[in-house]
Amino acid sequence: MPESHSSLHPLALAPVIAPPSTADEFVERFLHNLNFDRGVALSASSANDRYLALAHTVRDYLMARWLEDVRHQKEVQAKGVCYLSAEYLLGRQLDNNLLAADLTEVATEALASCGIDLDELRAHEVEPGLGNGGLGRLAACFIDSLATMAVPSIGYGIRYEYGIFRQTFVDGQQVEQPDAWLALGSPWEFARPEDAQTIAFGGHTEKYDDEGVTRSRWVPAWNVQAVPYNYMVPGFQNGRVNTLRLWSAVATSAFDLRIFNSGDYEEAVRAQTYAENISKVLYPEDSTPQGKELRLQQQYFFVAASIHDFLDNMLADGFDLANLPERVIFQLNDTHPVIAVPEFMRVLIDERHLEWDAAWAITRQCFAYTCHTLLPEALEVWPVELLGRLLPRHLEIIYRINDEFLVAVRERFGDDEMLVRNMSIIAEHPVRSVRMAYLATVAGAKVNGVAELHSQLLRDKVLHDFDAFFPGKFTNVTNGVTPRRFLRLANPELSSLITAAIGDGWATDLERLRELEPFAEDAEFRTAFAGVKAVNKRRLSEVLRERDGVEISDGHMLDVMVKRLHEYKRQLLKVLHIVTTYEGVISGRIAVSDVVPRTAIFGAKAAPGYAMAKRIIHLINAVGEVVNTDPRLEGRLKVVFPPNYNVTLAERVIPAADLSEQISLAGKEASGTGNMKFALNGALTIGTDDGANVEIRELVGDDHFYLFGMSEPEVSELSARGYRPQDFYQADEGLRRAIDLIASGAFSRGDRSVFEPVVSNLLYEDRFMVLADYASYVAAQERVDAAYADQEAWTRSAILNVARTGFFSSDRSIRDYIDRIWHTPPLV
Ligand code: NBY
Repeated sequence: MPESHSSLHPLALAPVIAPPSTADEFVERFLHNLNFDRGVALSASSANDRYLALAHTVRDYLMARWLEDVRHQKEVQAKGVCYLSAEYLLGRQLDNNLLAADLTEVATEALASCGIDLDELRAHEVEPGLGNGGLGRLAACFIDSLATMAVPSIGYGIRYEYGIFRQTFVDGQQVEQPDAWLALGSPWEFARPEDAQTIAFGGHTEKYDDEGVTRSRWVPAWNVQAVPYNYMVPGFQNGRVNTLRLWSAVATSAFDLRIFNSGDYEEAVRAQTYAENISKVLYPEDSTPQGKELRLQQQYFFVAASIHDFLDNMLADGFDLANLPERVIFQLNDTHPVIAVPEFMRVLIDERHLEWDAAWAITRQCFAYTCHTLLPEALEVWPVELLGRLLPRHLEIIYRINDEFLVAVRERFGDDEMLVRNMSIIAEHPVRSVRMAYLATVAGAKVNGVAELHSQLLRDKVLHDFDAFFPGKFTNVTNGVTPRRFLRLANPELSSLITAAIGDGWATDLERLRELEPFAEDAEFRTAFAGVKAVNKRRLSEVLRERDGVEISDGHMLDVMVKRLHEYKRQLLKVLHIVTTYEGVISGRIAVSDVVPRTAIFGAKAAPGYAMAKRIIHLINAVGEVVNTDPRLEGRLKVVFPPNYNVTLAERVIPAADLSEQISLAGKEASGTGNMKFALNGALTIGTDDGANVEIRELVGDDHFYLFGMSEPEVSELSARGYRPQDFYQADEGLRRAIDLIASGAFSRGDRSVFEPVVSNLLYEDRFMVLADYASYVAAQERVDAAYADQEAWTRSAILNVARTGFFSSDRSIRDYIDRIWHTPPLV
């Protein structure tokens, strides 16, 4: 920027492009972008051209606010959040950004005047699927809330070239296809190659003399460039736009040059490919981390780039690093970004020359850690051999953190070697490894679980000794979901009905849904509410017909289970219920006229290497094929399993659901967030006392929630006694008949071998106690059937579910993070 503004053209100082006040202005801008950006005339444009031109138009109108917010956040130097997450499951952007900018109406009218249907362009967007499931979607909800609440913040992550795989079914079995989401261009991103960071790997460490002080330094062997791509994160109609910054790996020319000079062209190209692999693909495991070298490279790559980005670009000149805790908190979304801790220490000590104690004092206040699991196999560990090879200096730092920590443990708890071994950041067996959750717990100012029960179990079980050692460090922040995407956008009909009843403002103050409670007693409102559900079901049916060629029958209860496929989530329990109903009818023990018409909808991706999960997908499809075509059922029981469940499909399925299946074994699902989305959209839950189900049930009341199954203490007790699934199989005739029918080959054209592994796993292992909860589940489903018969009462319950679940807004979660962990007030 030139020093004096006085010589500049006045337009150079004006904000870019003010929002349109008329549809004509919007049309003008849209056509401008179509012609000058896409280089086509409207008459010759493809749908993709029109989608991109529209996206650019929306972008243009958000731009002035964005540029201003970025400038302002830097100027005021207020404390802000750096949210570090390896995953952001964003979903489609166009609709969200139209809504945030309050442009939906103008755009609809403007496009219509050009003969263009906005819905058609909406459908054109390929969603950025840069996450696996709940954890990635939570990060997306959180950045939406942060912007809406005007909290100074930036989201950091990885710009995977390929997101979560596209799922197809071949003969009922999952086949994965690459997700080339960038193929037709991504109008929402801004590459900033001039802000690239160089990220180093490998090599060795050495000591050197710095004017009489002995210091360590890292002499890396190779490096890559981290190029940032910025995405707008607009707040909901508040004129705020935050930034999501995702890093992409590019080979460094220096690296190439060395090899080029040696004359090995092919090796140089290979090296380039190797470097660029780092941001190539999202790992599709959603629970059991694979100790793959490339994954550790991804993790270090993005956190190192993010930390340097913050320190280089966000701090005022001459900033005293001792004051960093008043300036920033790095929130670690699970253990995936935890390598940021030793990186931060390395920067402070080796690069900024702070003393160890001073650096550690800062670090301990600048990080906080969120745990998202209870499964022991999901706790990430890195073999020391691998970590030391890739990041030798970081390994030294981790060892020193651990040494000092264990000295403190001994001081406090005495020389209890067993305890010391259990609390060590370094595990010795089966191979010497770094326990990332322990490192995060030791370094974090706070550690939080994601629902009350989960946080309690972390303190009582998973991290029990740490809770004793660090009183006050552990806290809870119950998850939430953004009401903008999951109510306003996904359910426009219900949104209108709510606004008509209680006025607007609820989308940013979701507890106001409480005001709907009296409407549950209003017959006219109930009729309108039921009408909305019917419209949403029809809309879903159209989507499924178009997408997969399947229909949903009128009058069916929609019974929905959508989430990643995992044994602990117990899709198998629901399959057993379906098979029980089917078997009852074909064996004549249930009159078909007594079957309450239901369509069971599944959506689930399995990790490509998770063989049992893939077999369960096959089984669901196989049961569906038989049940859907057996005339004895008279069309009263249907199974629908649309492939490739993603955020876009979720937005259609959830508003149409009557019944929400949240049936994990108690003590295994950290929170769940789908459970919240369903309740907010007026589905009733059938669920165990697990994760956030506990809090949902407390809020909506026992009469409006179908609870079944063992509680967590009962699960622990049964486990301690010795669980024998056979006992349950023998004792329950319905269960026996259902399992025997699967085992008989009835769903595999007589071939008993196909599902034998599923059956024998249930009978001889059943780690997640499906059989133990079966009877209770079937009984709860019978209560559901009976309740559904009384539609007035059902609708009343559904309204109360909406009215009483405003607590689950991600705005409330963010408020809790601010109060309990971040202490970063909104910037007004
Ligand atoms: O995080 C989920 C929990 O299962 C769910 O209960 C909770 O509501 C949600 C948000 O807090 N966890 C989850 O989605 N985890 C992953 O997606 C994930 C992804 C990758 C890896 C592990 C877990 N990994 O190790 O690669």
